[in-house]
Amino acid sequence: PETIQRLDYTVPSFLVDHIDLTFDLAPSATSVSATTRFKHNPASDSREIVLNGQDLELVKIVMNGRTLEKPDYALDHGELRIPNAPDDVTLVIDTLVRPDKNTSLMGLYISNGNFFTQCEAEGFRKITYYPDRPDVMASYTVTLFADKKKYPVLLSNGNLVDQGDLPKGRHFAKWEDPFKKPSYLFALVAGNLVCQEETFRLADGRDVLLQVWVEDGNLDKTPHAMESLKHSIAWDESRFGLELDLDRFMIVAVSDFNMGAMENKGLNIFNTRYVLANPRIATDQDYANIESVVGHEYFHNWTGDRVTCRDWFQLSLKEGLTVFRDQEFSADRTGSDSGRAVKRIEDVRTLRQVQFPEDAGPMAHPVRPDSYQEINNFYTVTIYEKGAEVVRMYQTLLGRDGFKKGMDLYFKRHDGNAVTCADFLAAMADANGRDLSQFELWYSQAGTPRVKLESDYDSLNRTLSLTLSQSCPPTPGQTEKKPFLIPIAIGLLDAHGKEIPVRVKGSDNASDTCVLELTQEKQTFTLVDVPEKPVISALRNFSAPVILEFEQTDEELLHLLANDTDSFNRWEAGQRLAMRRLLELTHAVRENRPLTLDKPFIDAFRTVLTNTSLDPALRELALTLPSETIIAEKMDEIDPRAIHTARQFMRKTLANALEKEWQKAYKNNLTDGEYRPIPQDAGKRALKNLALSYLLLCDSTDTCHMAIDQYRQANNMTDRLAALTSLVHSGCMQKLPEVKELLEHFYKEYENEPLVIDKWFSLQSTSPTTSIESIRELMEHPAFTFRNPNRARSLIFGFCHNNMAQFHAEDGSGYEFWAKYLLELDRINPQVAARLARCMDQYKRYVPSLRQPAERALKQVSKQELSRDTREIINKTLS
Ligand code: HT7
Ligand code: ZN
Repeated sequence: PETIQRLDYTVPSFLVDHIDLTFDLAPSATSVSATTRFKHNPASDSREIVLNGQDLELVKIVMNGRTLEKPDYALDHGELRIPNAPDDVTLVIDTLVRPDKNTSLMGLYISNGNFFTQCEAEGFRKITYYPDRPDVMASYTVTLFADKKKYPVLLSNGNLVDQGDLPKGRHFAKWEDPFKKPSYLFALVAGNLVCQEETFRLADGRDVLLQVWVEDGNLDKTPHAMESLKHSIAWDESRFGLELDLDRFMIVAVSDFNMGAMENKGLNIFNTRYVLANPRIATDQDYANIESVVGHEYFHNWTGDRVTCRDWFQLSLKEGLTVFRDQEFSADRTGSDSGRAVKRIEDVRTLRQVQFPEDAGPMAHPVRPDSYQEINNFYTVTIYEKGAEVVRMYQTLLGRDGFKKGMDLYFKRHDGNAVTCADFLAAMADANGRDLSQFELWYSQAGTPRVKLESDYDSLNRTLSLTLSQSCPPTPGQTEKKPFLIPIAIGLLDAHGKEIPVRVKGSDNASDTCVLELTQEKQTFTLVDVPEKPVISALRNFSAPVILEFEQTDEELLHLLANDTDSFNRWEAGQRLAMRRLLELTHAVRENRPLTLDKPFIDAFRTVLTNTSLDPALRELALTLPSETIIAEKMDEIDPRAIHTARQFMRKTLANALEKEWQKAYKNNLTDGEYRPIPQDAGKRALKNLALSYLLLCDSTDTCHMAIDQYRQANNMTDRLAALTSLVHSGCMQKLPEVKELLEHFYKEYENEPLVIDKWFSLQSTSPTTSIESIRELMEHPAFTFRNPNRARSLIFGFCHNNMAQFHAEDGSGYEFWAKYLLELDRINPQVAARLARCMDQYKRYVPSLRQPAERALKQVSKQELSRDTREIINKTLS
């Protein structure tokens, strides 16, 4: 497949000022008529109009009133080219598309009988011939015609300017979007939908109409999304002074959707998973995710829609920035410092769990990639989550006010334009009078930097010297790396756990936390007025997306765990203590040595568990061991089952040693009364359910019954699902027949709630007690389908991505399963299949006994005909 290079960018030869689209909607043949006004771009030497098109039936093409016939135009490789075009061109292009045959869920498709579109990144070309690139921005008029009974609701971007009935039971609606936008932000929805709507007053006094559209029967599940939308609008006004620019803002939920949601101008389309919630079907995590995704898509209205990307290499310009914004929104919404810390810990955990491995594997790429074959493969955690960390570092370096000044300048300079990551950096630098040229390396260099810290205390001079050195491992196509500008936030604790103010030599200011700017390969910072040898709290709040190598003794880590005022580092100290032991235990498993866990560690765990002055949500995070994937990340050679055994041993030991304390934590964190998805209650439920999961590892059937009671009595999905998951994962199912009955009860109870049935599949597919035979049986279940991405993810991804113990079976059966279903999925939905292909990213680091069957499965897949999406991943994995 062709590789697209970032440096090959050329400006469009023709720009578009307006497009008028007419759709006559029918499942098997929708006719699309597009009238587009082109103007030659004075910045281009070319006179050729280049239009993209894919899977289209071209009916007619008329240029300035004249029907074109070949060779007036050429059509090949998905491009329609018209040479020697004059300055002003109006093209009328009629095409036919087949939404009912579109299983890729890109372009125009059907879900549960209704029409939806997904155009980012390159779906618009499946609707009509058009310059489908983000730097071509136009205003849109869209008229939709359809059967009124089947499709009573007709929506598109912007404002509804006309609608009416037509003969033969048909009707139409006309929409105008006054804001210029690229084609990837176009959307239409047509079907039988209902909405919750509200008028909302903006800070400037304007009233806007907010709507959340869902299928009939789901209106009891929209209030949380509506509340989240109102909070998002208010937050963007108060934090960044950014106002909603439309009179109407719509959210539509669809059950067949490739990703989470889409920020189409004024008409956001969401996976039902990120809209629908009530206590019966949604967990605390679902409620939090909905708030964050609604926020994310809403914030795109400025960071993405008003200012968009020049080309897809700049994707992180909008995604990294918008993830940073949604993270800050969710953190602010918790309303407390400990809530902010919880959010930060969760975000860093995701980064380490998914992005660090990506950065160390065959798909490693810079936040601003240099090349791609299929852009859909670059909607990655590097673009999103590492991109957000890059944006966060501006704020760490410039302060909140400095960051806000940078944002203001960014919008002043670029509103209405398609720009680059370099433009964002320039706005941040210029608004703050800083030279940030070195910071650009965060965009251009892949890989996770390693930062080594060495300290030396001089009691005579009361100084502490900190020597920081950095390196970055090679990544595909990048062997040598230059030093980054890395903000390292440092704090110091005395022997009593009190902060020692940090003052860098030569500076007048002292503060509890000081941000050191590491710019060279090796650099020493001297801190003065340090009265005693301190315990160092480094990389506070995870001030940079790096791996910190800093040797600290168990005593020092225990001191930080007990006293650090930086909640993130307090949690981090506990994770490091656990990680040390988990790595040693994994080696012991591999070498057949006896497994043990030391008392001081168990005591530290006890102290956290019984420290009732600590927020329950923080305690839950501190008592959750590093995941199997995070442990794997720390090993040169990955033995997934040894990791699983080691971690299980540690969990079981902690369960038995602290059984009474877990019991107490369970009882003390019951949330009686009406279910409220607020952080305080959610934190208590999280701790209580963690306690339950530990208790189920103690060899007592009493706790199984406790979990069964919790399942039966729960008035919310969080508690019900947690009980059932723990029962299944702990192996109680093998001991007690009631558990199987509960699993059946769960299915029957929620048979008509697809999002809950997804949970039913997930909880089984991720269980270390579910054999591959049972997974195969689940694949035959009548409720299983490849066509719905959520369902495919819940079963296949659940098993291949999140079930280390079973997926990595020694006989290679897990890998064969992966290969078989990857090929099947690839024929239906390449974008989703390519994500499944990534399960094998790390195969070269597996122990030899697994590497061989993994390679066999990969090669078997590679021999078949594959989509461009999956081909790119398989080739890169094998290369
Ligand atoms: N900007 C949106 C990306 C997206 C997407 C990309 C490719 C294929 C399908 C897709 N659905 C949504 C999502 C976001 O980041 O907000
Ligand atoms: Zn986004």
